[in-house]
Amino acid sequence: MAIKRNGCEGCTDITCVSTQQVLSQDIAKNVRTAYDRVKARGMSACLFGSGGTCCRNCNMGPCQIIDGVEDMLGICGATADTVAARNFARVVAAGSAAHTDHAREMVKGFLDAAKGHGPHQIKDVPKLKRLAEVFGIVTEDREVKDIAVELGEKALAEFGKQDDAPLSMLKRATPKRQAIWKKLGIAPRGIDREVVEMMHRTHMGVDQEYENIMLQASRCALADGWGSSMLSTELTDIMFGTPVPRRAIVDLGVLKADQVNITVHGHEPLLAEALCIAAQDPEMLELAKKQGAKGINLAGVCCTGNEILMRRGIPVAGGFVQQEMVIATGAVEAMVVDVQCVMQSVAEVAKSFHTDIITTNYRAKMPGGIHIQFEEHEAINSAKQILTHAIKNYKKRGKCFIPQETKMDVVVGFSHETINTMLGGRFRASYRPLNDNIINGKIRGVAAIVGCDNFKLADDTHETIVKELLKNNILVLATGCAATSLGKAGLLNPEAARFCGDSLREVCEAVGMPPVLHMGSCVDNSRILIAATEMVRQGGLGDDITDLPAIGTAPLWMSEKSVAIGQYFVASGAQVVFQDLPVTGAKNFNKYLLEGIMGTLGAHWNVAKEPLEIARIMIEKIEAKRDALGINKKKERVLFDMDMRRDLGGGGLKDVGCHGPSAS
Ligand code: SF4
Ligand code: MSK
Repeated sequence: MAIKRNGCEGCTDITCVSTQQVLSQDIAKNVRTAYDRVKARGMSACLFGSGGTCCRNCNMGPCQIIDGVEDMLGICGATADTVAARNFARVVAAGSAAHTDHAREMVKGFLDAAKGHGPHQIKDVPKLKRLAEVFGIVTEDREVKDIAVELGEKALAEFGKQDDAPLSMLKRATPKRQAIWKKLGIAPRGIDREVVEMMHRTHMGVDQEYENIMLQASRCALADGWGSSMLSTELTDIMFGTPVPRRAIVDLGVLKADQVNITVHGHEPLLAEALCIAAQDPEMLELAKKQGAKGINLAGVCCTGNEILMRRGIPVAGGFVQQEMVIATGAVEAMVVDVQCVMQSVAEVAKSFHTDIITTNYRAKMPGGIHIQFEEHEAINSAKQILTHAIKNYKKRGKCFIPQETKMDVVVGFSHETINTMLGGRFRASYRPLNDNIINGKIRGVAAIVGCDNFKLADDTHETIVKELLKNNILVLATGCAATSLGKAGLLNPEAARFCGDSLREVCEAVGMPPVLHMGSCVDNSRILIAATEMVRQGGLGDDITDLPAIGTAPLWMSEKSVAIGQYFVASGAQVVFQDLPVTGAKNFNKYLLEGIMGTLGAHWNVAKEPLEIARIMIEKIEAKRDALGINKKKERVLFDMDMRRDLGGGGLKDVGCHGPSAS
């Protein structure tokens, strides 16, 4: 049911029940949200902007190009294809830069932890050693501290590397993929260098051939996926613990009426981890009591939420589109933010309540926010200062509304290591059972649903796509705000197996796993690259990611990071489907992304507007890969004679030859 509020027909795409309930309350009647602004602006976006053919890369412009019209080239003569490719590549560069700057902070935090500075330690020593080996670091007979320091230093050097040798972690890819990157000359070198080169090549008067621009866009995106994002994920796991399955709850109902509610929003988990530790400090709990609260309730928003959900089971109050609603409950003492995906409007919404928006990072300040710099070297003291401020707000809380009945149970924590042990068992950790179930057709393939949510399109888009995939026996991996939205829809718990086709349901029930596996935050899409590569290594499904019956989508993409992710999936050989791409004003370039790029990378972008159309494309692509692998052949029907029946003994007619999944 769509919401109707303030006497207008606006917000017709709000299908989220908790959002509907909050916005229907009297206390929220003065709150203007992004849904209202979408409605007020109408949907007629500038055609040049949405088609990718507006260029303002120099001061002879801005130039608005019309494809094929000679008088409508750029003043410099740039064509629609060149401009759209440059703009697209700059989106990739911006997204990669965001992941990279995040990752650099995590690597620096890791190095501090390795040296024994600050509150964090090395928690996952086996993983430390595995990663150290990738970097060629000797691990035998060495102290954990020494290995960790060397790894931290080598990881940090990957950002500013100036030689032309490829990034260390590229060697984790399949040999075939590495050979493709080498042949095309797109194996990334220094991580920062690829972003800088991308910005240079799209400057006025440099690279003007869209295929060539896209080669660097691929290299830049790969520096993100196989470089910065992967470093961030792996080192964060080593420092804070590799996620394992745990139960938690999501949605606005995780806020608590009788506790100090503090929401953590943004991306870098260093701050959130310090807040988690400080919130258990007796001094902080005592202060909360003195203010009349029963405790301190931390809850996440966006990807910071996903980080602490995965590793600590801290609840998530909402994804990207719910950040304003979190405050509109009136129940939040402070929203603590760092970098990325924090809408400027949260400070405006907060004006109607007692909530403070506390910015914590010098890179991201906000008008109307209170800035308390999070000092990593003084992490716990900084965290306590932030908590103290929030706790003191509790007494100022006025009327509030927490939609209790909408909170949802989830099971999260599916790192690629967890998937390994969950399917293969602790003693024979392996992707073999997954591969076998794909080969025997019980699982038709794997779909990754990643990225943001977006006010322009219906809230239930992720849910619609995923239910269709599950019905067709496709296992789903999820990250980012897409995962939060699927959690709210009840798809991240084992009971969701009821939405699956018979054979996928059988597998999920045997293992006791949800049919949608939450793999973490945006940077954790790198886990999907590793999982896909492991599937290839196990054998039977081709010799590269491009052969796998697997596909990705970021249907409600909003952030430039999603495009960087899409491009590193494509450059790694995985097809992706988005709802739109800002390239439609350039015929040749558009066709290149949707078809031509396949010729070099073995994968391409797809675009479809409707959720069910996206699901249909995903299913068709997966079935086409199965056909190419020859695993869709109908099995010859075997007629059992009496001798054969006797041989089967009392075991009955079980699916002979199928290695079913074994629970660990
Ligand atoms: Fe116009 Fe060319 Fe300058 Fe772009 S670079 S603004 S197309 S003149
Ligand atoms: S937070 S990038 S809205 S997933 Fe990663 Fe969510 Fe997208 Fe931000």
